[in-house]
Parts: sequence; C-alpha cells; structure tokens
Amino acid sequence: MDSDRKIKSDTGWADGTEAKSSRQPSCNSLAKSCAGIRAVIFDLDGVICHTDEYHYQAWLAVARRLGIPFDRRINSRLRGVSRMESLNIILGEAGRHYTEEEKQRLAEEKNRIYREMLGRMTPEDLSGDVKSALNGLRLKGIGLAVGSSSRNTSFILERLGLSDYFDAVADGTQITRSKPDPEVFLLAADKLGVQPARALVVEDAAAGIEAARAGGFPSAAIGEAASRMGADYVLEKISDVLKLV
Ligand code: B16
Ligand code: MG
Repeated sequence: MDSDRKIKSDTGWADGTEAKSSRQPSCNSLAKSCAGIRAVIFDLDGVICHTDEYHYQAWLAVARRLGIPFDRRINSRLRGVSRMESLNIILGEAGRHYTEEEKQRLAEEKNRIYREMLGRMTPEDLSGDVKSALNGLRLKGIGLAVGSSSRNTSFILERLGLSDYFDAVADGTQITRSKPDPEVFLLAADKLGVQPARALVVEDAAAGIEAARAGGFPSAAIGEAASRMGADYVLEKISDVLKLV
C-alpha cells in the first residue's frame, strides 16, 4: 500500500484542511477500533458520488414504461444491492411474471439509461467535502479503497478523474455475492493488506452496513436513513470520517 502517495495536482483538489463539523461523532462504542484504523473502504454510489440519484432516475424510467409503481421508498431498498436483485425488487410490484430473458433485457435497458447519465459526469461532480475527506485521510497515511456492488465502478471512477487514486478497488465485477454479503469489503481489505477490524467501512445503505458487520468491519453510515442502520457511527457529512481515524 502506497500510503504516502500525493493527490494529483491536476484534479484541482483542496489543500487537505479538515472540514469543520457541527457534531463530533462519538468514538466511545468503538474506542479500540478508532485507535487502530489503518484504512477506510468507501462505498461508491451515494457516498463518493451522487450516482444513487441516477440509479433512481434510470429505474424510474423503466418502471414508468412498464407501468409498474416505483417511488423513492421502494428505491431505498435497492441501495447497495446488485442490478438484477434491484430489478427483482421492482418487478415484485408488477402484476405479472417476467422471464429471465425479459429481465436481462430490462436490466440492460436500465443500464443504458444509467450509463448515459454517467457519461455526462466530470471531476466537477466530486464534492468539496469528499475531496477534503480523501485528501485528509491520505495526509494521515490511511489506506483508501472503494467497495462497491456496482459493475460500473471503473467507468464512474474514470468520469470523476479517480481511476488511479485509490489503493484498492473491489467492485461488482469481482464478486459473486452482493451486499449484504461481506465479500466485496473482504476483497477490498485483502487488496489493502489490512484486517477487517482495522478498516472502517463508509456506507449509505442498510445492506452495506449489514455487510460490514458480517465481515467484522467497523462501520459509519451517511444519508437519510443513517441513524436507523445500526452502524457504529453516523456521519453528517463524509469529511466527519476524519474525526474517526
Ligand atoms: P450497477 P454501491 C450499488 O453501488 C448501488 O447502490 C445499487 O443501487 C446498484 O444496484 C448496484 O451498485 C449495482 O450497480 O448496476 O452499476 O452494477 O452503493 O455498492 O456503490
Ligand atoms: Mg451506496
């Protein structure tokens, strides 16, 4: 792991100063893990970038065409789970059976719409807060990884100008079991060369927090439902992670 690596200047990143937070996440419940964290494994969609909204818009387009009810409440169940499992959840609201062939075509249709949106992303889509978090962690010598269920991970990282940034990337193309199975995080930890107990997982999905717990990772949740996910920490913003390491 090359923890001394410097952030590339052509990304126009912030100077690594820690962002101020109105709330100090408590380390009490995990004092040992807090002290020993050597790496952070970030979920991608909904954590590093707002592609969770693109997933929603793309599924909404497919569901509308099919006349299947779909809203943000149903969408929240798709966070962190694979494309085909997501489709199965959506089709659970349909009044008919879909063949495997039909499902394959629908998944491809959704992915085409989704990738069109991804294609319009630029490094400008990376928030200042995420840049501060990554930059600050790098300066502290913390290993950085992505652990995502998405098979579009490398395309998204490329669009954001982050292709060569992380020390390790584990994604949907490299695993057989999606979150809440811990496989993707265990693979990321293995690539980083750290024990799960030493790697903090940052997630926006209940399935992701469950996966972290199943793999023996400390976890931090962010997003609307963060306080209900049973994570070890709740973050108001990504850069709050700097207070945990
Ligand atoms: P794709 P994450 C997950 O990414 C998304 O949360 C989930 O909504 C999506 O179904 C899954 O990736 C598969 O994505 O269709 O791009 O392969 O949150 O684990 O980074
Ligand atoms: Mg996510």
